[in-house]
Order: sequence, then structure tokens, then C-alpha cells
Amino acid sequence: MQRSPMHEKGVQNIRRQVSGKSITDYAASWAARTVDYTLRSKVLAREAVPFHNHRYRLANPDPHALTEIVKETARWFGADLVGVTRLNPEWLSPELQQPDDVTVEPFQLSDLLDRPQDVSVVVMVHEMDYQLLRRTPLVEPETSLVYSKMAWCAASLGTFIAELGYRAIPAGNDVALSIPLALGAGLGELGRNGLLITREYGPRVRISKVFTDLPLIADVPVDLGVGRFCEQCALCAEHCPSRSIPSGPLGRRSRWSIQASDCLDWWHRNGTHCSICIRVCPWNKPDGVLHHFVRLLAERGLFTRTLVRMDQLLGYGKRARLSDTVGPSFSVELSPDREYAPGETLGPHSQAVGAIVDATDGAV
Ligand code: B12
Ligand code: SF4
Ligand code: SF4
Repeated sequence: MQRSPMHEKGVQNIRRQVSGKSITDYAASWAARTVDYTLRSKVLAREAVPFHNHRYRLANPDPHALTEIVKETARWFGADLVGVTRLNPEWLSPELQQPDDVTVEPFQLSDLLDRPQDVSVVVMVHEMDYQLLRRTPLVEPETSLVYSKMAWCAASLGTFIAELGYRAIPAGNDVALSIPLALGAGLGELGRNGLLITREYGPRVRISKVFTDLPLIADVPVDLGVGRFCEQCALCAEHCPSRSIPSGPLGRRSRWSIQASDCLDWWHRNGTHCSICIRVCPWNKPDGVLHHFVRLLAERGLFTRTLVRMDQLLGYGKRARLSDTVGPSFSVELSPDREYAPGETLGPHSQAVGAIVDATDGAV
């Protein structure tokens, strides 16, 4: 399989034994995405999983009751937040992978997207772990793991809806732009960093969705005060290593938007993805009474500049030392900012893990 420049650089990092980008870090990160890669090749399981009830469907279901059932079921599968919106065809993006020719008996999936006015989208938000994201821009396996959680939830909800006798296209990143869908479903607001900012987790989330002709009640967009806050805060722009995030006022732009190609170039050089614009955002906080209180002030536009300053003074948003990161101990602890020669002593876990050797005898 062809490796992307980012993965090529990742393998170089393994060889050079870069701190926080060791063989165990990459193994955890690449393995965590297994469920996503497996399900994704089958339109998140809809091509692969049989469904059993081809015969009956709900007759005139009450859309309010049905919406509650679908939301509860999505949460049961593991979604952290769920909302519903109508499909605006503008968000269907031909640049994203489409399930063109996929037939899941008895439905042709493309039929559904031919009639966007009848389509509801169940949008699911999946939290990423606060502590693990503090590692970024070192290898941070939480992004990969939550891709797999997205695939699990969207695939399962798609099958649930199919078993009710309706059509369903589950998607992770594919088919349509997730952020405008999540905004429409009332799950948060757009930040300067170009990301969905939720009340509960800030931008520290991923988004999956299921397109369906099930009759559902749509939610309405919310105003959390994020737009006003971002006008007075530019921490994401200041800390972005590729300078992809605009730092000035919104001005006449209709919305915040980043320089995607510069961001991706930096990932290639880094050898892994980056989430600094999530890590440093003041809306990214762990759960807690004090944070709830501060968020109330932020939502009301009170003391914004002071809140931003306090955030920095208190050290929120700083990259965690690997030894401080709570989580599985997959990371070989190396000295920060230092590369090691193969075979050199690596730190606390090194006796268990040992040095790396070329397993191919140079054949690749
Ligand atoms: C391609 C892509 C990238 C590219 C380009 C990013 C970009 N901004 O376009 C790269 C590789 C650089 C990237 C980086 C990241 N990504 Co990305 N990415 C995508 C993907 C697959 C498609 C987005 C796309 O086509 N953009 C191209 C054009 C449309 O971008 P744009 O015009 O600048 O529009 C952006 C926003 O303004 C907004 N938007 C678009 N139209 C409209 C219209 C209105 C009215 C509004 C309000 C907003 C809005 O959506 C776009 C960003 O998705 C989406 C999944 C999806 N299907 O949506 C995930 C997605 C946006 N990425 C996500 C994440 C988390 C990241 C990273 C943090 C890395 C990580 N750890 O995964 C960084 C953050 C960079 C940043 N600050 O945006 C999450 C966002 C979650 C959230 N909280 O919002 C998504 C939804 C994926 C997911 N699985 O959840 N990403
Ligand atoms: S992911 Fe990193 S490089 Fe890309 S916009 Fe965010 S901070 Fe900048
Ligand atoms: S870091 Fe500040 S400016 Fe950037 S998205 Fe978060 S609140 Fe907005």
C-alpha cells in the first residue's frame, strides 16, 4: 500500500528514535485506527453486514418519539452528543469520498442523496481524551482511536435505522462536510480555528453522521458566544506552527477558515497529525465545576480578555511532558527535544522495549 508523505516521515522518525515519536507511539496510533479502516472500505459496514428485517417498517411513526429513540440509541452506541439537521446539498462535497455504486439490498444508497430535501442527518459528536491530546504535536493516538469509535457508532446506527425499514448512509469523513452539519444540528459554533466548538468539550471532538429518510425533527443552531470570544482571543493563531489560522478580526469574511495546504505541509514535516489548535483553545477544558462557571462567563462575553490571560498564566494549553500524560504507557520516554541513535538507552521503559533493529535486513 502507498504511504503518504506523513507516514513516510513517521517511519523515518521511528528509525531516528525521535522523542515522543517512537516505535511504540506509532504502533499505538496506527493500530487505534484499525476499526475505522476496516469498516470504511465497506461504507461503514452497510455493504458487509446483513440485516434481517426486510419486511416490516414503522407505519406513520411520531417523528418526536422517533427522534428521541434514535438519539438515545446513538448515545447507547457511544456517541457523546447527538443532533439532527436537514441535509443542505451545499455540504455534499464531491472532493470527499462518495458511496456511488453501493447497493445495500433493497436500497440503492445514491437514491437517498438524489433527494436531499427528504434527507435528515443524525450528527454525532465524539469526545477526544483531554490528557492524551496534551501530547500533540508528538504522536497522539487519541485521534486515531476516536476515528474507530466514530466508525463503530455510525455503522451501528446505520444498521439500526435499516432494521426499522428506512434508508441509512453512515459516514465518518466521507460524503459531506461535517462541521456545517454539526452547526445545523445545534451541537456548537464555529471557532477561529475553523473547528466546531461544543459547549461540553470545546473543539476537542470528532464528528460522524448518518444520512437517512427516517422522519426526524431537526434541531436548531445555538449561540454559545464563541464568535464574540474568538474576536478577542487568537491563541490558536499564535500557536499554530504553520501559521494557517487568521489572527486578525473577522472583518468582512463570512466565517473563519484556515489555510488547509499549509497545515497539511506541516503534518508531512512533523510525521504525524497535529491538534495544537485544539490543545491551546480556552474552550478545551476537562469537566469540572470551576470550568463550568468560567464557561458561563465566556458564553456571556464577560471578562473575555482576562479569561484568555488567566488561561495562559495557569498553563492551560501547554504541551504535556510525556511523563505527565495520563494514559496507557505506550510511549517510550526519551529526553525532550533530543533524538537518539539506534541502540542508545531510551529511558524508563527501555529495558522492556529495547532498541529497534531493521526487521527487513534492508530489503525495503
Ligand atoms: C480535509 C480535512 C482536513 C484538512 C483540511 C482542513 C480544513 N480546514 O479544511 C487537514 C488535513 C489540514 C485537516 C486538519 C485538521 N482536521 Co480535519 N478534516 C478534513 C475533512 C475530511 C474535510 C474538510 C474539507 O473538505 N475542507 C475543505 C474546505 C471545505 O475547507 P473550508 O472552506 O476552510 O471550510 C472549513 C470550515 O470553515 C467549515 N465549513 C465549511 N463550509 C462551511 C460553511 C459554513 C456556513 C460554516 C459555518 C462552516 C463551514 O468546514 C471546513 C473544515 O472542515 C473533515 C471531515 C468532513 N467531512 O468535514 C475533517 C475535520 C474537519 N477535521 C477535523 C479535525 C479534528 C482536524 C484536526 C484538529 C486534526 C485532527 N486531530 O484530526 C486539524 C485541524 C485543522 C483546522 N484548524 O481546521 C474534525 C473537526 C472536528 C471539530 N471539532 O470541528 C473533522 C470534522 C473530522 C472528524 N473526523 O471529526 N483536516
Ligand atoms: S492542526 Fe496544527 S498546523 Fe494545522 S491549523 Fe491546527 S495548529 Fe495549525
Ligand atoms: S483559541 Fe481562542 S480564537 Fe482560537 S478558536 Fe479557541 S477561543 Fe477562538
